[in-house]
Amino acid sequence: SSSGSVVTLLDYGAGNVRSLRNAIRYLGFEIEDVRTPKDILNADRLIIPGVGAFASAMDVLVKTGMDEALCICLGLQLLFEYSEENGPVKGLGLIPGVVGRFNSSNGFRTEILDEIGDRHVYFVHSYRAIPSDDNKEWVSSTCNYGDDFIASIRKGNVHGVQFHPEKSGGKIFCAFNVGLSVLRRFLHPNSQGTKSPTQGEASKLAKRVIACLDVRTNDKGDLVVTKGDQYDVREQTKENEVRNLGKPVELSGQYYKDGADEVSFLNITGFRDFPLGDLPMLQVFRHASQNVFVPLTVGGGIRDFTDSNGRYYSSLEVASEYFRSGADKISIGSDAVYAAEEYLKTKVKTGKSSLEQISRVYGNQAVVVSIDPRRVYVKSPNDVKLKTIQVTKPGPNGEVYAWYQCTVNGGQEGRPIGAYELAKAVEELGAGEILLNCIDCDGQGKGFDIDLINLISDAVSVPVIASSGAGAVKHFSEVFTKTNASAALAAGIFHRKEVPIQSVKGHLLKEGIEVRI
Ligand code: 1PR
Repeated sequence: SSSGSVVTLLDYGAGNVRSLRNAIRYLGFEIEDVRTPKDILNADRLIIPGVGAFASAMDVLVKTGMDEALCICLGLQLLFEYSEENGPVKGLGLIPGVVGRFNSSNGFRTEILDEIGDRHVYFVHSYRAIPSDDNKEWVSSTCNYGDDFIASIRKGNVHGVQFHPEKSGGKIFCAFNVGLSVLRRFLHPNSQGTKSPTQGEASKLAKRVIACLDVRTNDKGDLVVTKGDQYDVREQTKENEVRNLGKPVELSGQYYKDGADEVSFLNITGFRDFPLGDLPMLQVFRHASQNVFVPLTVGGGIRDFTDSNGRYYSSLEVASEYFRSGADKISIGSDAVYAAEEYLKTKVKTGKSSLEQISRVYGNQAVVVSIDPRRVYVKSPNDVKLKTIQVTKPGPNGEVYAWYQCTVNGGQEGRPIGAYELAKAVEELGAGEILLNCIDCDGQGKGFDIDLINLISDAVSVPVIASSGAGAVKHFSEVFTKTNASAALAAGIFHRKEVPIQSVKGHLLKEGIEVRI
């Protein structure tokens, strides 16, 4: 290429490439998309995003003949010989080795924040490549997560990173943003320096703090961030209007600047309004992802849908539209409950549920299941066939046992399945992470439901995000010291500006809990 400021991007159509585009543009580069294999050969700098699922990515590369032309790239896993993900599937075969799933007996989690120097970068992957004698000349850094895995590779002008530079936040307004600096160094070879890559010591996982925006249209038709009180989002006034706590794009930008590790958007009326009809939500996402360089999750209404004209949309189409608009992960609520009920009844994985389809195409790490359980006290564990626990605080009639009933449609309908049974089933169906709400605690500010979070985070090996009830910094340290939650999510305290995210992080650090600063 003649221009020094052009980056060639190979978008094979899986996952969130919008954030990467935004990050490249932010660094002052123009993007040219690869249309033919020749564009690859002519590129000065070629970036292959590493998002999505291995099989679907290779499929596109082979069908378009791109696989033959690849020489420089950033999509680490594709460079290996084979992947076990939905496979074995043949990779580009540049680097000897096989990409396999994390060993769950070693405490597999799809998502870790790891440290380089004293900086954190963002990893989100369910599969990993292992360092070996055959590929050691490629490996420039490794991390440990149960076992050692390859964090980055480098040979000549080929660079690959397992983490997401475009999502490894840091404050954009600070002098140093670790994620963007990785990209910048790749794009400006001169500033690469001569320092050899570091073989860091295995570092600790950081606990994540997530800001959540419950979004819906109010009665005037404006898309607003709202907040429920045990899921009731209307003011207790005569007008009974939808509580309005701000604008989604502005608030997400604010939370990013304040140090949120991720931002989640839940389209809370998605169960009744079709999200692709709800263009403002997609618009919000496109705007938010221009300024927010940490992972974005979107949930609400991800399911199959037939619109009023009889046009059928699959849940995969709905999810794809969200990924294209800047989402890194999608979150499924109601539809995951139905899928889990069906699976537990038939013991058959049909592969047809939205959960299975989306995780197959975009990878498990891109699919969150959001659980909305309500506590049900019982006198004896024999009162129900579902898993019960002994609760720390007895119920209104002195009950010492409870189970947690899953709900659908924004908490409006209870289902005959517990959070425990649901969590285990959705993990098997392909969920990469669980967002664990609790209707009883939502908006109460009295702390997370430690009993519930212990029940679920001990039952599954995917990461669990504790949600509902945060009211003070001590609630965050409590949830991280008493449970295996890997992230804590809060809404009300951030929206009402009672406790800024910085204070939460500062407190956790003081308590000796690893966080990204
Ligand atoms: O069922 O796939 O359409 O997804 C709907 C999604 O919308 C689900 O993720 C569900 O949790 C969410 N949702 C539906 N109705 C409500 C509501 O509030 N009426 N919000 C709702 C869920 C819970 C948390 C909240 C925490 C923290 N909100 O996201 O942010 O409880 O709050 P706090 O820190 O103030 O206590 P589908």
